[in-house]
Amino acid sequence: MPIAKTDVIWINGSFIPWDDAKVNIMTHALHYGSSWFEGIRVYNTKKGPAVFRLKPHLKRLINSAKMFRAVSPYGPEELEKATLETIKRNKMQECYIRPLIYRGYGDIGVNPLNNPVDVMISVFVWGAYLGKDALEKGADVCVSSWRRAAPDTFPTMAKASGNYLNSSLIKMEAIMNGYVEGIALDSFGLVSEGSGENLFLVYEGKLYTTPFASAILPGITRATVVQLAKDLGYEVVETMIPREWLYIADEVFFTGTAAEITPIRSVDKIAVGEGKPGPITLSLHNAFQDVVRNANDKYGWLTYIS
Ligand code: PPE
Repeated sequence: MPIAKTDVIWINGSFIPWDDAKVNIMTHALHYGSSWFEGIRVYNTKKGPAVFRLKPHLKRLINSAKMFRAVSPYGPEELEKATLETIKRNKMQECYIRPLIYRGYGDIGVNPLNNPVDVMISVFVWGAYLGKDALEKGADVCVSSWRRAAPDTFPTMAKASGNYLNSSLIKMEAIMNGYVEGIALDSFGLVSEGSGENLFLVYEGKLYTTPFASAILPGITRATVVQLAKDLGYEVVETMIPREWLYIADEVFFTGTAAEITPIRSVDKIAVGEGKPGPITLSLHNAFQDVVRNANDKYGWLTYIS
């Protein structure tokens, strides 16, 4: 389904009608993948529309670009203001925000240093990332034959567009084989993450998730779930995860802005636990919903639109 248009997109400080928001075909990012993005959600909470964890998302955006020597011409405060204004101008109650920093039109060739650093912010509606069924009943996933990048190849801590060619390979392979998502191993053969989500497992009452060094994107939902789990009294351990642990775990779930907390009910056709969302996954889901729906936000995670 094509993306449903909204009214305007913020580009380098101006609001441009959706249909006019274009770049030159020689834009550096289009040829070399030299761009960095974010995915942020706006929830229509009981107290009105609010952005979830806006500051850490914008910080990660600026840092993703920094790893590639691209300096955002707009600082975190300016991007925050622009984001809120873009939501307002498009009259969104609930949406997904997609900011992008990109090497623009100018020079050609792999050296990006002489190309401008451009910035855009768009908003649109995005539903359940892995489908409504997966969100409610659990996703059927596989371990991918494609691995995450080795640590000395691509910086996986950056949400760099180029990294998503790897994600696309993982995702397409999974879909072609009848799964909704694939889990990638890192270059050492240990579990990394999904094509667009971080991963947790529950084993004998404790939670486990893979560390930054396992080639993951440092997810903001991951950090959120770690906090919520601790507040619910669960122990959370960041550790390397061998593949076979997925098969014998009591519960496995994905976290991500788009995926939120999506239970996994099978891995490589082996049922996870009882083959349905487990109790700890559900309690974390409820704690998350309590913040984003009921606006029970003792953490200061919500930025209200007005
Ligand atoms: N790992 C990857 C590779 C990833 O892309 C995401 C977000 C995460 C982990 C979770 O990060 P966070 O959103 O901060 O909890 N993936 C984005 C969607 C990618 C896509 O456009 O498709 C997202 O969830 O917005």
